[in-house]
Amino acid sequence: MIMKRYDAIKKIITDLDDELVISNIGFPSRELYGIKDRNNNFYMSGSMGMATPIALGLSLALEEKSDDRKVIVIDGDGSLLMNFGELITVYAQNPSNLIIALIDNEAYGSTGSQETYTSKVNLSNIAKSIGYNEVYYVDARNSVDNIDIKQYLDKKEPVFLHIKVKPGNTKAPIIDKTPSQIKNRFMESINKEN
Ligand SMILES: Cc1ncc(C[n+]2csc(CCOP(=O)(O)OP(=O)(O)O)c2C)c(N)n1
Repeated sequence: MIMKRYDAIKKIITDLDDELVISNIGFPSRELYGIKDRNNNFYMSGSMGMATPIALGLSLALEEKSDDRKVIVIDGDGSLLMNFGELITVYAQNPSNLIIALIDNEAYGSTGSQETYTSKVNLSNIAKSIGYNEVYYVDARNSVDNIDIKQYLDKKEPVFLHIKVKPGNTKAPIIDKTPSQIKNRFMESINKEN
């Protein structure tokens, strides 16, 4: 079976409970919305390369409040390449509660699957060379069964979970909410459960 971003997101979100999820712009957010809309989803609809920085800010804010909830960011290879400094910033800030689920389809999938360079460059190796201790690579191109997000929830350092999938989008719905509504719902949800 050919596995795409959609299948990886579905596996991740099905395995989670009430963890906070930030998703990347474009089809990743639309697919997540279609699979499982939740108050604890923040659909980042601004710019490539900003999902992980937003997740980092949230992680640090939760740590400051001794709130032990976990943050999972569903990011993309094109976006990571566009804002590569984010990997270094996350490493240096060392949040104990952040999992970067990097869905690597070797493409700018949301805009027509133009190729990125991750077929030539190994993002896991880069994360390791920065210093990340928790780096996991899952080749999910044929099956998503080995994506087991739960096993990383107890880690005390940032996790870089590198998931390789095939490119391609699904017929995901348009998110029927304004950016303000998305933000306000997410913030209310965080504060309510505190
Ligand atoms: C700074 C910036 N440049 C271009 C775009 C247009 N754009 C939106 S999503 C996207 C592709 C994102 O690719 P990737 O991060 O690999 O995620 P995928 O869609 O493949 O899951 C592009 C080029 C944008 N939103 N922001």
